[in-house]
Amino acid sequence: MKLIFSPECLTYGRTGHPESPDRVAAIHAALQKERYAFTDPSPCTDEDVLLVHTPGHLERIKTGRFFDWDTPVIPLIYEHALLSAGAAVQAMTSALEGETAFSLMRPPGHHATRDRVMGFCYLNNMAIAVSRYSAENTHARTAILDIDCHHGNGTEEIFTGHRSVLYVSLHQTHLFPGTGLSSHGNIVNFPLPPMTGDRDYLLTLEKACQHIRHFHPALLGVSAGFDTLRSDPLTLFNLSAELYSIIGEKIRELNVPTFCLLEGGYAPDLPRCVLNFIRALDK
Ligand code: Q9C
Ligand code: ZN
Repeated sequence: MKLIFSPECLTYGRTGHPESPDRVAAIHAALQKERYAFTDPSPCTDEDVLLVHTPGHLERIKTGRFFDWDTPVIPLIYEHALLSAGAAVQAMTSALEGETAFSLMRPPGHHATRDRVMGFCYLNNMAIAVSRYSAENTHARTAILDIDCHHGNGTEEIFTGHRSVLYVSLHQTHLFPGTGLSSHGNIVNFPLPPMTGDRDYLLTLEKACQHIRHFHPALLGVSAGFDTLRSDPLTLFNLSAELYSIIGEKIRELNVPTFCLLEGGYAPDLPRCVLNFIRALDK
């Protein structure tokens, strides 16, 4: 298992913002205690960003000329976002070389659309990694499994109609950003009601996995959000920390080269969820 992390991602943040450096610092500390080793990422390039995003989007993040309530302008945020996206590319490469990988970086990415920052996300890390793979391997198929409690509207938007990419998401209804209520073509959404617990979640994950198996991907990217946890302050799912072991196992059983990218997760118990997930994926 390749874990990708840089302390650089802990050097920025906004006081009081839920997407804090503390959450990733706590994950890092917990994994370090278990003697896991980490690989340092390098930033992706502007060229990589432009595989997914508009030149205007790139320019606005670079110059801090954007506004979103949840996604603040922060000094050097473009550099931080490039490093997180670079880590995603590195995780993807590791998976193809035969080693399952997890990027434990911030900022997250799945809400960032082609042209807009959103929901704590500046660049769409998953879309950049998958687009790099597609650019180098025409027609090779990639499945994206998004298990963050929020719908990955950005990733869906970016890949809608792409025949070599399948996007599958499990997420809570009546939650930000309100999208992902129906499926179409290469987009498969499983909206689930508030208070969804372990049993119903697993039944739905099995359906999601069936779609992925049927697609026969050469690569699997997991948008790994842990805000489905019962105690998460931003959401209303009811998953136990133990369920992430089973989720990790189900993903491993797909038997596809797999890379995971940290998305959301805001509860104090986040490190235990990530540890359970990684242990099961690593077996
Ligand atoms: N302004 C991730 O988990 N909350 N993003 C909006 C109304 C935004 C969550 C509340 C939640 C974004 C990566
Ligand atoms: Zn989320």
